[in-house]
Amino acid sequence: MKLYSIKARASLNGKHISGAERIVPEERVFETIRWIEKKVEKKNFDSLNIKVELIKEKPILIEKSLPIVDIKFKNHEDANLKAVKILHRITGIPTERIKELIALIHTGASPEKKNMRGAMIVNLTGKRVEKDRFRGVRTTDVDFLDREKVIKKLLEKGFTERTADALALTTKNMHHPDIIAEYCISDEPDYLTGYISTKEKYYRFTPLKEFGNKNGGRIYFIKNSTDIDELYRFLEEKPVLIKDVE
Ligand code: PML
Ligand code: MG
Ligand code: MG
Repeated sequence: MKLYSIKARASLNGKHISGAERIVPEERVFETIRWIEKKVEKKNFDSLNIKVELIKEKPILIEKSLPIVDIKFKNHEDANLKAVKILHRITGIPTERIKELIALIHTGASPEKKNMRGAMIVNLTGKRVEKDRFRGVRTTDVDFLDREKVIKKLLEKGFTERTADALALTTKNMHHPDIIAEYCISDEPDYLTGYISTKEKYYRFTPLKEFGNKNGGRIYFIKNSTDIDELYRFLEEKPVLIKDVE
């Protein structure tokens, strides 16, 4: 089966407006381009890039995404305290340092105090080790084998399309032997649900951020012995397809 990667990005004055990244079999390439058109046609953009590329590397097939544990909190402070607890249990990093790292995501983690374009990477001594603090690392080349089926299942449970994309992305991350946890909040000011992933679970917390905050991003927690170049290559280039949700 020939697989294609389709990456779309719409922007206005250089600012990201809307995007999509899919992996689809040859016969679905054009319907996927039409799906992207539908997503962006009403948006105000001055540049739209759609890149279609044959995937030459054999994809990793993952049977099931991480299982979702969905928890509602009174406020984002309580949710973040619980997040810190989970991350401390998994990583052993002192809770004060985890709080600092999370606060950076909530206030802009790049050197200009803006959102990084990709994720921050932190090792188990609590040190940031991404190669570039503006860019971070971006997990790409991951999709569900049958995205429509998965979206239907997730929507029935009260989750969203964003949940599907985030679940695919973090399932790829947790498949890497050296990534042991992740923290994420959206950069949408009104999307308050975020998550903490471990090798076992996707903890979906609402609200994990404060309403109106434009900041967001991700932290990947990795082992100290990780080969960073290999990690970037896996996250940015290795194609991964996930068969189903838990
Ligand atoms: C969820 O709904 O499960 C959380 C999704 C986080 C989305 C982050 C983003 O905006 O990309
Ligand atoms: Mg976004
Ligand atoms: Mg690629």
